Amino acid sequence: MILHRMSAVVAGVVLLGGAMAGCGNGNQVSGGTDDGKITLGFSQVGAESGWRTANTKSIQDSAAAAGVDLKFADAQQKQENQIKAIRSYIAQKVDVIAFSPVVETGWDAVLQEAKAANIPVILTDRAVDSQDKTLYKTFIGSDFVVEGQKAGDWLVKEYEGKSGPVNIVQLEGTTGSAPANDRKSGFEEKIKADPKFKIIASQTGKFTRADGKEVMEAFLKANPKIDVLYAHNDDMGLGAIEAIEAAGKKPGTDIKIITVDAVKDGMQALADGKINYIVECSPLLGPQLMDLVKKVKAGEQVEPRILTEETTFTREQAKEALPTRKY
Ligand code: GYE
Repeated sequence: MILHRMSAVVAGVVLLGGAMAGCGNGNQVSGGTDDGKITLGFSQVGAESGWRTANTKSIQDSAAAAGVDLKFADAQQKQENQIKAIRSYIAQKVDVIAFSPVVETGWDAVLQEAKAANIPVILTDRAVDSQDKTLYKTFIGSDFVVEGQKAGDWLVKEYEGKSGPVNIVQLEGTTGSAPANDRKSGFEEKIKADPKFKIIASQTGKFTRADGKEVMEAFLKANPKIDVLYAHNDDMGLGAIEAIEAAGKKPGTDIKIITVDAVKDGMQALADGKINYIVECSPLLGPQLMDLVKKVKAGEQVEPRILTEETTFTREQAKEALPTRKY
């Protein structure tokens, strides 16, 4: 996956030279308005997590601030709904299409339709596995492999000099999604060097609190000794904390917990000592997305891969960051 990403960047740079954006049809769309506004069709994954809620708000607020006419559709975590939304944006002749692909595979046909209609596409947050890099102008979001690696690095350090086995359970994100695939591979890559780390169970919790809780209940029933939980997002970790407490165990102490995102609720649990470490993933992609929308509409060249800047949080750092945390 890392190699795949790198070749994507190289290919994108080469191809961008001749790539021109949009077709100047902004005035004919959006319910017949003729106000010269850029129309953006955005297909969102869903409303599965605190991260997603913050991401949606960021996109809506920054569209309003940038004077972009936003057509927004929530796909409820279903690829077929996203494909329908994208087709409808093509039919409406929006100026730019952006979307956060729920899974990595299966986008080529609809992306080719957008290209044939001369509508530039921007990927936000999650990647697609399309080989043809001319199908989208750029991809803005985090490096999920690096996030998984950061989680693994913390664990390796935490258990340095201690004997094993260290029994780990993993709550994976939405099956087939880029963050689930990459957070898993990045983490596993870091811990595999030491055989004391054992992933004894790994299952999807669909990035939701409810599923995180349910799957953790099953993990707890099946496994008498769990030392560590690695959850691919805060929400699943928070659901799991409920299951751990209900089982009479102390989250953060009896079972160490690592999560990804750093939304407020997660940060609060970290400050309270129920989560031990959080890898940040920023949902605030809206302002940069609107800049890119304007650029591709104007036919300007954009970087093919735009990485979000992120950090990590320990308990002390969470306590410090919480009062000013925006999401
Ligand atoms: O980590 C999770 C959300 O794609 C980065 O999706 C996003 C992930 C995020 O549901 O909470």
